[in-house]
Amino acid sequence: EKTLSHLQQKAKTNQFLNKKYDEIIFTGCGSSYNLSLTASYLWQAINQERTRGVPASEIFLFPEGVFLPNQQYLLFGISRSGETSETIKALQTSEKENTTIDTVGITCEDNSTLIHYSKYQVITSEAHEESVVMTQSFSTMLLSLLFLALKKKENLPRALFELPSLLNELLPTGERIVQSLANDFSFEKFIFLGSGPFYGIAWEGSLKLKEMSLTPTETFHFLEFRHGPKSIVDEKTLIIALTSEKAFDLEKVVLSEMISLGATILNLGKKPLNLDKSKIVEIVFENPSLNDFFTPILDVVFLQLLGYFRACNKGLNPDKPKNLTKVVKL
Ligand code: F1P
Repeated sequence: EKTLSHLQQKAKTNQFLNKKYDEIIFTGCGSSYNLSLTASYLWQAINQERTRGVPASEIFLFPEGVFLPNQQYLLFGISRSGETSETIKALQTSEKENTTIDTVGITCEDNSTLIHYSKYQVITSEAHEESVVMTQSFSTMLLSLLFLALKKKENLPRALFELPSLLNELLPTGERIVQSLANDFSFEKFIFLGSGPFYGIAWEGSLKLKEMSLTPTETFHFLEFRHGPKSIVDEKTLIIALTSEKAFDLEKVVLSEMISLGATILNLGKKPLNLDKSKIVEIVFENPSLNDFFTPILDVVFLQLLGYFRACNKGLNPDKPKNLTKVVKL
């Protein structure tokens, strides 16, 4: 609620919402790149504007693969810390060949370096976190980007403001379901599947489980998984399926095939799978006002909890993973 009311006050000052651009690019690193992928889909689907999610390193290493001459770009630089070298370098891309790049810094730290390289700023300082691993910062910046996309469309549906209370209703049962899976050490392979607005979230859930519990994971678009990678599916495979409203029927076909190959399914989405119940665990968001724009915000919370509980069950500190630092610098 705090983020949404803060954004409503600030939205008046975000002039970039009133300008036309040839392309809108979202960039960041790690979790913030996963956020860029999600925001890119949501913004294009909501506003019918051309968008792209690009890793920050690609922008400053290979700008010729990102920018064209004579174009007006809006470049969102997403960084919880506001100090990641690659994201800051991406925002410093030089404007040439009659191309302009308006920059928007999205961060949880209002005195960060990112802010000095951004023409516009969206600061979610209420989501400041000490953990090396991004959790509430990811969810809050995702909510902010969804808000901005809907604000641009001048359509802020009630469902957006109902999300916090809906999540509170779902958490007690959902947490128990996720914790039971996190306790099950018969699973050795973890595959995250998501398409459209869920692809970036599938990557984020995959990264959380990997970072916090040191578990090898893989991520695919739903139907892509059938083109080769499914060869590894067996009884030790847990498939975390972020099912959509739009493609549910085909996603169900994929999951039915994976169950026949021995996999267990964790289904997060609006609809129950109604397949072999012995091989399915589900958190179903039965709320008519939810659609594929809003469900990703609920999905990612349960994926963060999956990583958290598995880390705790392995006796690891989920906030301080091996090898990682809170900010990555060049
Ligand atoms: C990006 C990031 C995180 C990662 C780790 C190191 O940080 O790569 O995605 O989980 O915390 O930093 P930021 O640019 O969003 O601050």
